[in-house]
Amino acid sequence: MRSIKAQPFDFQFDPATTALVVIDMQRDFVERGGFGEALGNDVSLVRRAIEPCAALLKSAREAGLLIIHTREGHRDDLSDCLPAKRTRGGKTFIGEPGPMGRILVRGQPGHDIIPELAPQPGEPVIDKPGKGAFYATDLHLILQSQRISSLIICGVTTEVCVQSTAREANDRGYELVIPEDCCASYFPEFHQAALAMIKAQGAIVGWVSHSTEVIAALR
Ligand code: C5J
Repeated sequence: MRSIKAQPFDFQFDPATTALVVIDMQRDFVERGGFGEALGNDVSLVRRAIEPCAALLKSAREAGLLIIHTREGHRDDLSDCLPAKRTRGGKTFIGEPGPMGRILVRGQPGHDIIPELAPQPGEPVIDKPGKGAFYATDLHLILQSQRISSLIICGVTTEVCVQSTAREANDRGYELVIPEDCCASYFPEFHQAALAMIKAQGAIVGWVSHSTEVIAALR
């Protein structure tokens, strides 16, 4: 077993049964002209996670961890986009044309994972229609078939898809740690609050650490 310096206390893991899950590091969320910006957000606030994620990804690959990437998006005909998601505040962005193609639609340029964190051959990419990466996907099946019991979760946004995925993972029995600099939000106060909720009450959902601590434990 290895140990990561984390809060509320050190996180124990075995690299052989640990996966790195990179949530939704897509152009639609971290580049200008995508879904994030259409909703009125400043994408520079989430771009700060790119460099630490790239360093963590490199280290996890070198350590031989299973690497999983997720992408949020929908079928071309939006038949998998529930009305409760599609229309928000009287406006509809999902499926509408934008500078990077139709927003949050699979196969469009905006749906791509950013080049800095591009998946390598053999790394599963999970296409998810919801916020949590377990909802309506085969993520749990893939993790179970690889005997994975611990997750390192990073990506965007902290309080939406990262937090939803962490809660889903915890309910399914996974131990998880989130390196705080490897996730980000358009609302820095939500980032802080989400991480505080996750690690509260003796790690009620999971642990919070930093990329430098995770990388040190992977060496
Ligand atoms: C959002 C996500 N924020 N990946 N998606 O709608 O966090």
